[in-house]
Amino acid sequence: MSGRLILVLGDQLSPGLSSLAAGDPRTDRVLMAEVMAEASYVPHHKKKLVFVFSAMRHFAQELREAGWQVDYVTLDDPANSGSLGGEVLRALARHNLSRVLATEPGEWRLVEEMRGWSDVELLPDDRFLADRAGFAGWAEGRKGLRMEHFYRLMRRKTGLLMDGGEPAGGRWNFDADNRSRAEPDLLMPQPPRFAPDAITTQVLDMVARRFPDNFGTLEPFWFAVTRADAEAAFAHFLTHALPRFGTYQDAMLAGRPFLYHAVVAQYLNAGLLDPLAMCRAVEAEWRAGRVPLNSAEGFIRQIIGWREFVRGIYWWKMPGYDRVNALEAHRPLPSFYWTADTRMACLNACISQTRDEAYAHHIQRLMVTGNFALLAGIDPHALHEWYLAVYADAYEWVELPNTVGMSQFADGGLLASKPYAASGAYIDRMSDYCWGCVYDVKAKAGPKACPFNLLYWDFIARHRERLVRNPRMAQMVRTWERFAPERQEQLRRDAARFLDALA
Ligand code: FAD
Ligand code: DLZ
Ligand code: SF4
Repeated sequence: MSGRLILVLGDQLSPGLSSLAAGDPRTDRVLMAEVMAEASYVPHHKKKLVFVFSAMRHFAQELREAGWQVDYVTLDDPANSGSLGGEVLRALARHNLSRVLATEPGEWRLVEEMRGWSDVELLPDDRFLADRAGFAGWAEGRKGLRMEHFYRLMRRKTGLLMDGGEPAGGRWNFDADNRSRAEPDLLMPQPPRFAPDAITTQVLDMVARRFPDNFGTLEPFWFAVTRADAEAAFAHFLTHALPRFGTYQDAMLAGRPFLYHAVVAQYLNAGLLDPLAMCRAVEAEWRAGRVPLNSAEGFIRQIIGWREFVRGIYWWKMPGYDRVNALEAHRPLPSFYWTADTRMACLNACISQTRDEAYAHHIQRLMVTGNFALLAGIDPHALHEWYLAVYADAYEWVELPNTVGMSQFADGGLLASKPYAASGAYIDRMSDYCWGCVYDVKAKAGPKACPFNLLYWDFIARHRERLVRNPRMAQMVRTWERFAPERQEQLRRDAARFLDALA
């Protein structure tokens, strides 16, 4: 019997991948291909492109060392067809093969495309705790989906932070302890930086040449691109940042893009790290008394709770979830999302950092860039394409539900129980951005008023009929209704003036 072609994608860089586990290195052949279709379906950040291509090239080496025969097609190969389908056909012809084996891709558009290929066997991606059918079975027929319920199920399933049948420390969730503001600290840890090797240097050159106009600063490039370095980065986080991760999880500081975050989602989503192994290592730190429970629980909840939950929703609701727009928001994405050219210090900081590092932490994504778009009524699909392009960790299965569900409420409350809408007071409480801003976060009206304050009330007013039915938002609608008519008019006029000036 002739062998098969095993297609390994750029975010499937795991030696235990289901397609590799089902394959046979003696008869099957691996194909990995850098193709323009994947490199351009959104205008990816330059650092994201370097990370994906360099990590792919290093993984091909790892597979060869493990005994696999690997065909690796570079983007610069003159014969490159430009698409994964084209590269599969070329490889099948090259080796006189007919059958293709692959692990299901993480994005709907590729699953659809692959289903159209002849003689392809798609295996489930078992690098997650919850399989797609299992999640749908859990979700189907429930009145409201709450991450917290799903998370408890995952805690019981994995035994993570469980003492017998009870949650360690007597509580499932320590989020209430995780909302402290951070002070600038010269000793704040930094993620380790890895110098580009010869492979990464070649990729840097290629990306500079082929994608000169893409968003983002190319150098310095310091991400890990191998499993060993990704593991070293995570080990560094465990020792240096995890102890304070929980307490400062929601904090933001000018000039401190990473605070106590792990900065590992790009490695995890590409397959260089294993989610369960990471959570077990975090639990071990807590059991050894080296980190507090609020940090360990907070981290584990992000991985086995949120990460799995958003993936479940993605596959349950696709196709179609990428076009939801429950709040009927149609304003184009302001150009400053690509240039950082805005006088709002918070947005300027988060977008500049995104441009330089292809990274922003969760609260920056949710409560600054996401919150602004929600309040301003930006088209959620345009915003989705932005998030998908600009972060090194962005793949649709994780980015889309976070954007349209969590941050834009565009699914009408399927994922989140209330819109994450906040005025400038929230940003002021959790960051030091307002100190350096031309706007006054305390001002509620007039030319110096923080735009988040104007837009917040405009948002409440625009959507009051829907929001008054939400028990967590009704109070704000009633507050709005108690404002004097002249105040309401002025707020709405100021908000309209601000929005009309957005380019
Ligand atoms: P840490 O804060 O150190 O958290 C640890 C890990 O938990 C992360 O590495 C990540 O794997 C996981 N995690 C945390 N929050 C979430 C979440 N809400 N959903 C899924 N996993 C989570 N995350 C992505 O991995 N890819 C995306 O494309 C992405 N897009 C987002 C878009 C928006 C609008 C928002 C609000 C959030 C998005 N997130 C995304 C979630 C979160 O912002 C990132 O996972 C996190 O900032 C990555 O940085 P970190 O590794 O330092 O995470
Ligand atoms: C993100 C990405 C990029 C930029 N380039 C490639 C590529 O050239 N070849 C490839 O196999 N994968 C790439 N990827 C990752 C894919 O886009 C990813 O596998 C799908 O989006 C499914 O999650
Ligand atoms: Fe952002 Fe308003 Fe604070 Fe300026 S004043 S940094 S716009 S929240």
